[in-house]
Amino acid sequence: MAMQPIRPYSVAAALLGALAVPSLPAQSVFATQVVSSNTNGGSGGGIFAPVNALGAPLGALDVHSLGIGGQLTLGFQVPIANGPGADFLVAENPFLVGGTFFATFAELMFVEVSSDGVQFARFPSRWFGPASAPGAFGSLPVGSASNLAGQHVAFGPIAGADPQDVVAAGGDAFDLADLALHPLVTAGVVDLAAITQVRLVDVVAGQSTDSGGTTIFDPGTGSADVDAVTVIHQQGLVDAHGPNVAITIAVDGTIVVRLEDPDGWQDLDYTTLHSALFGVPIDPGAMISTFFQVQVADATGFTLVQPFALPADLLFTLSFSVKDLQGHRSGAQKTRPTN
Ligand SMILES: [Ca+2]
Ligand SMILES: [Ca+2]
Ligand SMILES: [Ca+2]
Ligand SMILES: [Ca+2]
Repeated sequence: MAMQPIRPYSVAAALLGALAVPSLPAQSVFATQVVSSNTNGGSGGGIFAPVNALGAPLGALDVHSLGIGGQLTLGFQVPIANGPGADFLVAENPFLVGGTFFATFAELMFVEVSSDGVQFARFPSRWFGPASAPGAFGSLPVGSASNLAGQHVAFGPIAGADPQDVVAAGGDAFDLADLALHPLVTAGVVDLAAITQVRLVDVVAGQSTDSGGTTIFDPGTGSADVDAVTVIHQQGLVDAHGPNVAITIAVDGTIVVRLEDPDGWQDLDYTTLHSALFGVPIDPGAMISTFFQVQVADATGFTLVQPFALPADLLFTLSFSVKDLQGHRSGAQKTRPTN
C-alpha cells in the first residue's frame, strides 16, 4: 500500500488528540471553589486569602484565617459521598507544643455540609477540654474535641504523604454517617450521598458552645486557619467492595476496632494498614501488639479490643486506615467521649 502524503489537518488533529488527554481537568479531591467568605472584618488578624483553602494542603502559611467568628464556604468539583469510615479531612495548621506528642496549639472550627448550597447541617460536636481559656499561647490535649476541626497536626504538606489517608495525611477526619440523625438529613434536605459544599465556622473561645451546650475554650487570640479540605470518598467512587474501618471508644476508655472487607479478610492489604495515637502515626504492629487483643477473627475481618478502662481524665484520639487489594480505602479517627 502506497504511502499517502500527510495532510496538514491530520497533523493538527493528531496534535490535538495528543494534547486532549493531559489537558482534561483532573477530578480534584480538594476544594475547587470559594463559594463565600466572611472574616468579620478580618477580626483577630491573620492571613486573609480564601484561595489558600483550595487545592492540596501546603502547610502553615498557605492558609486562610476565618476571622474570629468568621466563616468560609468551599465547593467541590465532585460531590462528597458517605462511604465506609471518614469521608473528608480538614487541615488547619496546628502544631505540637512543648516537645509533647499529645498536645497542640489548636484553633478550632465547626464543620457544616450542604448538598444544595442553601441548607447546611453542622456536625454534632463535643467539647471535653478546659472550662476556662488556655491563654494566647496555650495548648490543648488532642482529644479535647470531637467533630470540631483543628486539633490534629496535618501531614499533607509533607512530600509523598497520601493526602486521602486518615493517618498519613493527618488533619481532622469527618464521617458523614455522624449526621445520619440530623433533622435536615432525615427530612431529605441534606443528601449525604451528594455533598457539594463544606462550610467552616470559627469557634469563638468562651462564647461558642458544642452540641450539648458546653462552652468551648480553644487557645490563641485569633481564628482558625484553613489550609485545605480533602475528599476521601467522592460520589461515584464509593465501591460496595471497599474495606471498612470502625472505631468505637466507650466512656471508660475501652476501645473496639473492626477492620473488615466484604470480599473477605484476604482482600485487606496489610501493607497499607496505618495507625495513629493523638494523630501521631505509630507503627500499626506495635500499636496492636501493645494495646489490643484480637477478640474475633472471622471470614471478613478482625475485631481488636483494648480491654482496660483508662483514667477518666485521659484525653486521646485513635486513628486507623487501610486499603484493600483493589485500592479502595477506609479510615477512622475517634475521640474518647468522657461524659
Ligand atoms: Ca462515611
Ligand atoms: Ca492555626
Ligand atoms: Ca492551603
Ligand atoms: Ca474489597
